[in-house]
Amino acid sequence: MSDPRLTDLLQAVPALRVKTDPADLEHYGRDWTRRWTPAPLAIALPGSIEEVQAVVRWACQHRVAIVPSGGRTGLSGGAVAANGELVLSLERMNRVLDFNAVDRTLTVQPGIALEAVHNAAGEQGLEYPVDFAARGSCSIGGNIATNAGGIRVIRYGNTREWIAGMKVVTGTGELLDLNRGLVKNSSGYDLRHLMIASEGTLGIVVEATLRLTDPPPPSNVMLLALPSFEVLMQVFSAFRERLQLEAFEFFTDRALHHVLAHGAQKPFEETHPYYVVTEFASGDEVQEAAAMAAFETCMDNGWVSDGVISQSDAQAAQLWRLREGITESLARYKPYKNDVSVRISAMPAFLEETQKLLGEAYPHFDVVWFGHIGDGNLHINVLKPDGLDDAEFVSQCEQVTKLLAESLKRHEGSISAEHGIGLVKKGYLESTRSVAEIEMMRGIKRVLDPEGLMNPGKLFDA
Ligand code: 2HG
Ligand code: ZN
Repeated sequence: MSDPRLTDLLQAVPALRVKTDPADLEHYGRDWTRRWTPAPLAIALPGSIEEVQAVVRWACQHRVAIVPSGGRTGLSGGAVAANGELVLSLERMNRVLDFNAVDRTLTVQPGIALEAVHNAAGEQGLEYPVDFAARGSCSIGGNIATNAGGIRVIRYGNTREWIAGMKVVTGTGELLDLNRGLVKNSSGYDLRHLMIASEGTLGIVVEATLRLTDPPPPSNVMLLALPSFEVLMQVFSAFRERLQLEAFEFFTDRALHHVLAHGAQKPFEETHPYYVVTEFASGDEVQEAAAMAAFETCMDNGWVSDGVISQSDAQAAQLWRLREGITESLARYKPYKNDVSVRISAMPAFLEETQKLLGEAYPHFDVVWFGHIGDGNLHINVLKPDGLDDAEFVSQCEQVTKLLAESLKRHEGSISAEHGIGLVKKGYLESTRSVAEIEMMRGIKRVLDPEGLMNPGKLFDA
């Protein structure tokens, strides 16, 4: 630790844990994107809010940029440290601090994993309903930083809906206590919501108070096989009209191909071009009959060619694996990821246009479509062919993203539905936000982070 700035850091915060081993710099300096070479100055692992504040003050004094770091499961490069930044890992601040039965809130430190939050809520007979496949390794701080969505948004909304309060250390080291769990608070600007989805560019979330809800009703999981993309929204309507949907997810045969190659069990004898996994409340005969009615309507209209309904929790988990295992099954192909959204009503026109665009743009690439169709959110993963140079592959994909961004602008959609902008989508922010809006975001950053040291270069260039 020969860098004098680090000697100074340890003098300023004697109990701070600091890592500088090359393996640690690599491990903490990257996220799931794997596109940038990690090159942080060091990793700081504070154990308290006071230590976070002291680290930020040290950073201001020495003009060192800070990259806040949770589970680093992000897909947009938001947690990448490739320019001599100090990575501020919240992994030691991972405890449940308080449960309030009257307020139905759980107060946690930011480094706690989403799954640990689920378990802590469950122990109190309640539910924290935001959920997605990275639950075991992502952290609540990171979920807040990107306003993470996932597989139950259709019923429960995004992370934003569940944040009753939070403590934040700003770019000057100031501690803000935002909203304090209040249900009603009409006292001016809600800075809590400004912090959500700010990707660490305004400050560091050091504590969060989460709203909890009743556990979900008994449910059932159905897998549907679809003959074409065109019928997808019809199937969605048929199910949404009749059932209380907990999730409605789609994927293509290419996605299924990769998940099966990764060890999942084949659901149908025949292959079909498109699939839907849906979960819905199904606790009594009326709901069961409604599910059958939805299914039969789809069969009668030729919108669905086959289906299976889970008969046990184990089978439900098996069906979910077909959808939740996709990201992991594609990881070895270093996919170029798109995470786009439009209003649900704009989905049919956008789907048609995007299918045409990608069919023409990527005739030789394996393009895997899946996503949260009930939220108007598509994930399009383009797989890198073996032998093609990484940089050349990304550059070819970027050309297509430009066209996709133009199409999103026409359809008034978003270039990032739930993964954040980070480094990956920074060049396309103007397809979703106006120039005036981005300039105002810069102004807001200057207020909360006057030295420009909070995750610089992410989301936009200051
Ligand atoms: C999902 O919905 C995640 O599974 C990851 O948002 C999406 O890997 C992806 O592109
Ligand atoms: Zn997703």
